[in-house]
Amino acid sequence: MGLIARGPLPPGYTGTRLAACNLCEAICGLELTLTDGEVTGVRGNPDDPLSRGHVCPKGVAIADVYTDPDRLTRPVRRVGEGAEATWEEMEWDDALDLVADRLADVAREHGRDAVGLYLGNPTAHSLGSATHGTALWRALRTKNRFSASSVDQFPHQYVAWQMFGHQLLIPVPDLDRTSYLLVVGGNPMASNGSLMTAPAFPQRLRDLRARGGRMVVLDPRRTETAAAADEHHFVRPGTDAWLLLAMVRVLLAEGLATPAAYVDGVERLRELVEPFTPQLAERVSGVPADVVERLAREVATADGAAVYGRLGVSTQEFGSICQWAVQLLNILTGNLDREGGTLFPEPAVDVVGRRVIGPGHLGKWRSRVRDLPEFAGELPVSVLREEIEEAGDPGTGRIRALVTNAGNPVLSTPDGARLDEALTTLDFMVSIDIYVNETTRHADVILPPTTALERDQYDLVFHNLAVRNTARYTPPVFGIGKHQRHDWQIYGALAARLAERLGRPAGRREKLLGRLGLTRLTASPAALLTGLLLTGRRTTMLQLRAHPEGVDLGPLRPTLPGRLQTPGKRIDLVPELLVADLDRLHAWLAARDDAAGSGPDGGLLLIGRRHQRDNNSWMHNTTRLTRGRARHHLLMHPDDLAARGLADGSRVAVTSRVGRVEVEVSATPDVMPGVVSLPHGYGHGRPGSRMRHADELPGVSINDLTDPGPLDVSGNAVLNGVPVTVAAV
Ligand SMILES: Nc1nc2c(c(=O)[nH]1)N[C@H]1C(S)=C(S)[C@@H](COP(=O)(O)OP(=O)(O)OC[C@H]3O[C@@H](n4cnc5c(=O)[nH]c(N)nc54)[C@H](O)[C@@H]3O)O[C@H]1N2
Ligand SMILES: Nc1nc2c(c(=O)[nH]1)N[C@H]1C(S)=C(S)[C@@H](COP(=O)(O)OP(=O)(O)OC[C@H]3O[C@@H](n4cnc5c(=O)[nH]c(N)nc54)[C@H](O)[C@@H]3O)O[C@H]1N2
Ligand code: SF4
Ligand SMILES: [Mo]
Repeated sequence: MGLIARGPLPPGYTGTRLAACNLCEAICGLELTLTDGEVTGVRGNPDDPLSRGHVCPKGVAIADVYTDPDRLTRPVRRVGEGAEATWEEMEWDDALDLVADRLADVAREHGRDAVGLYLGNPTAHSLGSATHGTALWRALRTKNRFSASSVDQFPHQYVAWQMFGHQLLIPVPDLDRTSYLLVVGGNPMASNGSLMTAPAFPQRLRDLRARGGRMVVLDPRRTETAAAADEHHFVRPGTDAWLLLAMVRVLLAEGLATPAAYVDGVERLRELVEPFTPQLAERVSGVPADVVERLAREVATADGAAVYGRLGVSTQEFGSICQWAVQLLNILTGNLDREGGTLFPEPAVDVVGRRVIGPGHLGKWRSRVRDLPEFAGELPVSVLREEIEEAGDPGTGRIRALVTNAGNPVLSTPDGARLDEALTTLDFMVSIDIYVNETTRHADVILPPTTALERDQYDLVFHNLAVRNTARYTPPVFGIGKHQRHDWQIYGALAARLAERLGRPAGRREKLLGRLGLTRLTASPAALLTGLLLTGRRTTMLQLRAHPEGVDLGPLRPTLPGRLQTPGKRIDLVPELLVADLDRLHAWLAARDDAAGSGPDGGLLLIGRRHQRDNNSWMHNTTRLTRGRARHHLLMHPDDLAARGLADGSRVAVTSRVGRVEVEVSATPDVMPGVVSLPHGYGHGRPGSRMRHADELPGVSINDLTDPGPLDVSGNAVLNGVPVTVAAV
């Protein structure tokens, strides 16, 4: 559409301008209408080769963050505590010096690991974080590194590392050509896809149906996606491993397995899945045995099928076994690396092949209190609270200072209420964030970066996971004030100051910069991207600048075995780390069957949910997204309400091992009997958090109920299938 855009708009501009939405993984292209410099319209850009005009209500609200008077644009220092706290503005140099001094003090006195680091979800949605974040993470050189990955996709990374040789070599459904999509524990109609960048999922689904394809959904809730599917089955939370492994068994028993020549381990797998009969799957998961058998046959015989498992099957006790079984189904049926099956995207910047990100490792160090292994350089965020509060062995220290970047772990990680208390015991905390929220209200200093419309964007992460190969670079829409800093400038400035105080580590990024001939720490994200694009040879910065709508690099293609990162470029169906976890799975069932004998306790299983108009915990400060019908209720099946004598709409107490909340309950046949559901990202308005609308928003935090105790083998948290009781208040 000829909107060549190189830099920010002049003040007072009237006209249109392209932008990129970075709120979720769908990375939609936007077209903004500006009147006298103000955004007066947002629509999906029809010329974007990936998102094709899609936009959702969150994207429409993107400028509300830019104009939000509650958003921070200058560093602030907290004076006082809790509800009495006030925030004093600071100059950047003073703030950065103060932060570096305090972090260096803690590191010198108590060791490097006494400084913890938590990286939240928007870290993955910023070009500046991708290019410059590692400089800061490495300057801290702490083993106590955590992120939202361990309340999200660790099982995918663990399985990709074990089977394909790299944690980010994750196949995605070939959505635009598949004729059969089996969705297990995902709700792409609301989320727009995850580890499957699929903007305009509703339209892509309509296209799938129009070409005669089918979608089947397995989920304990009849979600928006389930409602749009050809077929939906309730599955008891946390039991998918039994169902998926039974499907694998059906394939092998019925001679439906046709794996590629580079696949090993079929016979061993046959032995391992022998106990997982469809009848047992029915008993454990509630999905009828004949359905389990039929679904396996359908995946095997469809003309291009994709099994896709997402958050609901990752954030459970056997998340990695589930994701392993998902890959087994795709591989055994010959659907991996096949058009219409699942394929590895070929992004313009191949972060896997070029080893911009390492392949993954396990157990290079362990957590202090619970002795849990790191995975991919991170400890499970479920141990963050104990690592702050508990003494542990003499000679090893607890976390005394914390850095958070783009996260809200008080609302987003298990037993958030106790983490909330633990944060008050820190010697020092700094948050890189744009809001004083439930987590950052505990910070001593907040360093606010610029946001989406003020910075350039290229999705180094999500082009790697997209259902079509495209590339898009978007220049900033608005210029920034002298008092503002981009995230990459904050990371660079802090890393340099820490290096001065603590000595400089030679990091991967420095080496990469050296290789590209760019050695200055201040090289901008765009400069680095220019170099990275040259190495990929699929497009250039010049071409991307001439086409801010995005450049189409074509549909996904088969690339195996060439792109496998495993020894000998082979796929092992039975990696020892996953095989070993089967013992835990068998033990789980034995324990459950024993407990069943001890009589009914009225127990229910709690699951989460996402709404189209929520974005994790943080887009709750815009009326555009929070007005309208309340959506914070506990969803419960009418039979379960009746069994407890509870009235629809009444306030109930929900109690788990770790906590208790009170919330309104809504009766709905859309949740499976025995299951209740709360959305995550609610529970605002704690003393001292500063978001106007959020303070007024009802609802409780589901993570005041979730338990940091049980974990998946990858270290991922268990956020679904949490045992709770519900009673009248
Ligand atoms: N029970 C339950 N818990 C869950 C989930 C669930 O399904 N159920 N989902 C989990 C998942 S998948 C995720 S990803 C996590 C998310 O959990 P987190 O990543 O911990 O939290 P977010 O709510 O995404 O908070 C993002 C923060 O980043 C800030 N921010 C926004 N843009 C920027 C920016 O450009 N730079 C910086 N520095 N800060 C910015 C916002 O103000 C906000 O404070 O929650 C997890 N928690
Ligand atoms: N609108 C919106 N979109 C988002 C986000 C958002 O907050 N709002 N967040 C983004 C992020 S960070 C992520 S990670 C993605 C997540 O993307 P999705 O995985 O698509 O999102 P969820 O809605 O969490 O879907 C999880 C589904 O699993 C189901 N489930 C729960 N327990 C089980 C179980 O034991 N077995 C099975 N089979 N299903 C189960 C739930 O009912 C739910 O429907 O969404 C992204 N997109
Ligand atoms: S689907 Fe995601 S990327 Fe697209 S407009 Fe909505 S929030 Fe933005
Ligand atoms: Mo996520």
